[in-house]
Amino acid sequence: MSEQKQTRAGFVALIGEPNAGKSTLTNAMVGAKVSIVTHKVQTTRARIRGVAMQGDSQLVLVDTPGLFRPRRNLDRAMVKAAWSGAADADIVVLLIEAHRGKTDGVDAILAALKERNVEGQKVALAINKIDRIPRDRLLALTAEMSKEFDFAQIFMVSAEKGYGVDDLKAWLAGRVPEGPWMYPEDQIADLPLRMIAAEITREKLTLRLHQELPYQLTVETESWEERKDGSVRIDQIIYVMRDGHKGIALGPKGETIKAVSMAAREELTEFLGRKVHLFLQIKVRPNWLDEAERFTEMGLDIKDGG
Ligand SMILES: Nc1nc2c(ncn2[C@@H]2O[C@H](COP(=O)(O)OP(=O)(O)OP(=O)(O)O)[C@@H](O)[C@H]2O)c(=O)[nH]1
Ligand SMILES: [Mg+2]
Repeated sequence: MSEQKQTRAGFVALIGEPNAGKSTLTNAMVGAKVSIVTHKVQTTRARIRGVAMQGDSQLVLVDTPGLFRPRRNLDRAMVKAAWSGAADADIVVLLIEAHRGKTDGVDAILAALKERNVEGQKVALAINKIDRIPRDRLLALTAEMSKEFDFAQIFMVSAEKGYGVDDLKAWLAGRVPEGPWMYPEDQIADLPLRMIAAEITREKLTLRLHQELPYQLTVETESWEERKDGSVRIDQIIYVMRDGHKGIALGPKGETIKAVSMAAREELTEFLGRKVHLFLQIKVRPNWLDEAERFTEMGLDIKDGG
């Protein structure tokens, strides 16, 4: 009889304040970009599942929206999605930023973690962006954090530079429950392609637009047409809230939208491994933030918004 390998598989939720580096860490562990990253807060809007393999273990990484005090409907749905991602997980990894330390936002998350205490669930701490502070400050922060909460383990990582990521991955791989894999070995994400495509365009827009505008727009893939020559035609709509925003998104002589379209098409081509024709259209929709349909498209539930 041949020896049967014991596989493991489990959900690992990455939670933390906006901008902590959750999506960067998700991508680093998966080894490919499955979740968009920008220097702005509140980039991730829905739960994004990335799949990482480590030996005989499959880690289903749940990248969540940042946890913060919500104001708008979308905010509430995002925060709710993040906490429910944590509730369903076998292991929760709290990410904090080394250079910002134990902020008020981190305190609020710790308080919430203490209150919920899910049976049998491990909570680990990952201090991220260690490339930004000297070692002595890092040790002081580690001590401070371990006094606050009984973490199963504390990791010091730089998701961007890749420091400590393998250690974290190995630790997680040894602790997810025994059981069959949930996804085929070569699958890296569990997200419809049309949503990944919309997210890529939203990332490029966010990187090029200033201040509040990125928070006031959303991108939807309107149609996806496979062509006989093997290429794909993707039509997307960028919803903005005001006429003035439309002009800003277009940019002078349409320069902004052109640059966004080129950058998004390039990344999509690489991601899909074939030729992509991308068509972007901007529409004004003053109330998109309150429309259930828009939330569903983002993988959120408007009822989450309460
Ligand atoms: N210096 C440094 N920057 C990092 C590191 N990890 C992430 N960043 C940067 O931090 C910013 C935020 O990263 P994201 O991965 O988008 O953060 P997030 O937690 O997913 O943010 P939200 O989705 O908005 O909640 C980006 O500019 C990253 O490049 C790190 O280890 N070191
Ligand atoms: Mg994110």
